[in-house]
Amino acid sequence: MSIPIRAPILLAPEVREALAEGQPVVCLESAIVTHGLPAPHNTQSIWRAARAARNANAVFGTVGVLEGKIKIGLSDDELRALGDPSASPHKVGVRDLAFAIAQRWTGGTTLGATAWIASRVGVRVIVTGGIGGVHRAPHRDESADLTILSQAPVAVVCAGPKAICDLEATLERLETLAVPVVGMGARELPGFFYNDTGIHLDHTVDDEASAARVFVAQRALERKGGVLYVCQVPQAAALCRKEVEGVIERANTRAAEEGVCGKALTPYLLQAVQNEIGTAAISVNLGVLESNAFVAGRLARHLAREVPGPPPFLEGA
Ligand code: PSU
Ligand code: MN
Repeated sequence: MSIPIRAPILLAPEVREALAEGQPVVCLESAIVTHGLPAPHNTQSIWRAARAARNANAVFGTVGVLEGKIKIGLSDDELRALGDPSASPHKVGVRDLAFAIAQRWTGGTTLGATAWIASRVGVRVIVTGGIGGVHRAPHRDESADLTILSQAPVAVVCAGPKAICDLEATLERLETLAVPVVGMGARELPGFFYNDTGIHLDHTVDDEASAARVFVAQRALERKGGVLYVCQVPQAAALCRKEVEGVIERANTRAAEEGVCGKALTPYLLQAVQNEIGTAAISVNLGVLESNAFVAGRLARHLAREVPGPPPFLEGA
């Protein structure tokens, strides 16, 4: 059973209770299920992430769109339905949301859409593997993940932007959008597939308590956007930079030749990496999601302590 909270967003009871009691909640996007990983790794990645967040004592909820209803806290059956490629689920970005509701779409929400939805009900922490970014030339695609980070008051935990993008350009865009990028122990920007990007980070913290204080300060300043927290790729799962760079460059050129653009570009490139690198490319995605989810859970706990109480809209509910 789901309880409507602020139409058209439904909350699973566990998520609703946690929010009402000021308990830590971590949300995860579901475009990774519909467009990021092949079955059965797609649903398994969520369950692994859920376990990690729960190990950090946070409540975990995946966000998705089911027949036009936005839901936070998908059940295993709902996740399996989203993860079934034969149902051709949509990839739902922020600008698709209104259309998805009106047309009763079923689909996976991108990080941007997830962050927006979660922020509407007072969830503060969102986890993903790697965020979208500014694509490499000659493409002109730029992920709305960056736009939403500058608009929604959320803490996003990731392993950096996906290296299928132009990492330098992505970091520059985040600077232009005035989004703080904070390394979680990382002094170099991680690139989702590997750590050694050579791109220096201006801001680094060593633990989740310090990370939480940055978010609290951002809120105290009444800045409207969020904070991006970047965690290192677990060394055991990280890919070889040189190898993956070759694959990405070739796939990027092929995508341009084939006219792949817009929301199809990121899934195309991710799939090309998986096809050429094989299981290691899937393992790294599962690995970062799991380790990020644990960090996100710990961050959510610190935030629940620093900013106690239910979100205002739930008061008296
Ligand atoms: N993280 C992953 N795998 C993914 C994605 C993120 O580990 O597939 C998805 C996210 O949903 C992200 C999206 O928001 O890729 C970016 O797509 P675009 O570049 O079209 O905004
Ligand atoms: Mn795009």
